[in-house]
Amino acid sequence: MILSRRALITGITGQDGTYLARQLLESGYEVFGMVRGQGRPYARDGSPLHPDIRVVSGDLLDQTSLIAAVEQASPTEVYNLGALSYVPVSWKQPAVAAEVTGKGVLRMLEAIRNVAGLNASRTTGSGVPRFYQASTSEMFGKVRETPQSESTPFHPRSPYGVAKAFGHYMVQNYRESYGMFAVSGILFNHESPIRGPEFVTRKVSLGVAAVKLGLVDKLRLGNLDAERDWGFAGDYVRGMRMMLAQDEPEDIVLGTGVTHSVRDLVEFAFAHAGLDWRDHVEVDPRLLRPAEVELLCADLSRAREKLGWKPEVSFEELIAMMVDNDLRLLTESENAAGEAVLEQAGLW
Ligand code: GDR
Repeated sequence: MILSRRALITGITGQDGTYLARQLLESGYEVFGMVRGQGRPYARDGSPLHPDIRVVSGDLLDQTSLIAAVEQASPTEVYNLGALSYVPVSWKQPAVAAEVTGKGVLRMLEAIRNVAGLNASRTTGSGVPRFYQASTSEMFGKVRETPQSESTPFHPRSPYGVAKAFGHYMVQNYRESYGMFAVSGILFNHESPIRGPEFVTRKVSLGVAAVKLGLVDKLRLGNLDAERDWGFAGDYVRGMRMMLAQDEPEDIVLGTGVTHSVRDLVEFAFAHAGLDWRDHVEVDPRLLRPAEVELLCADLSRAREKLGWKPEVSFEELIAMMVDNDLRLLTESENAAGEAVLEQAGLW
């Protein structure tokens, strides 16, 4: 008998939710996407959600709604990808970041515990869904060692990073308190052609396309010295699924182990379109962050050993894919749609 596999995903309208839902549907899962509000939502890039995704309503701020969502979906796996994921916003609304990105994790764990009837005397058991939490390299923050592994101490540098660290430790605590199969994937930056336009890779790929097509002349950026470990989102959601398929729950780092500066990113992206970045990039001090994460580089030994996971798409392939996609997007889309995406990236 084949048991039905049912996944409940929060953050279904975001980049990772979109890739993950697609992979799970292809593998025969029933996919439930949790959304706030009413009606059938659109993904953040404006495209409709995959028609096979079943929408359930719920809000990470509201405990009762999460219990109802878990009851309705009756999932075998829960992926908590919902968060306020754009780091700078977390300084403007630190308490909202704590509620959604931090305490939201706790509320989802509580919903699962409540529906499954787990308590101090009844730990673990059948019918309890496996839980994946989207933890992040932002928890390492002010890094004391490089590359960063599962045992590197945390020193988050933004309210976002602090909220994520709270969620991370809660997952560990529910695993130890109730025997839940709950894991956190500590994922380094991961990008794609459907990355939100406010993040630096997409802002740059859109900027390069807009300059190439003569729509704008300048791209204003913040810290060009920051170094990141950038990979392709499709590879990382595959890793999330592998983490839930382990025999024993264990938190694991996913990254590429290769680091580039924002300056490298800009240089490569402009060169890919036959342009010189020095003619088009300006530093705008207003885009500098109150506290910066200077350097991130993943140690992926554990992911290789334990999961047999490695990224398939290189930094160069990723950025070329994003620039080519945005050239197509801005060439083909109606003026208003093109302007809207450039406005979101702060380019228009
Ligand atoms: P990050 O991603 O904060 O690392 O978090 P982002 O792409 O926003 O910034 C990366 C680095 O680029 C520098 N930078 C700029 N960033 C943006 N967004 N816009 C600019 O104009 C700009 N200029 C320079 C930043 O200072 C930073 O150093 C992402 C998010 O997806 C998180 O949710 C996730 O947890 C981590 O990745 C892993």
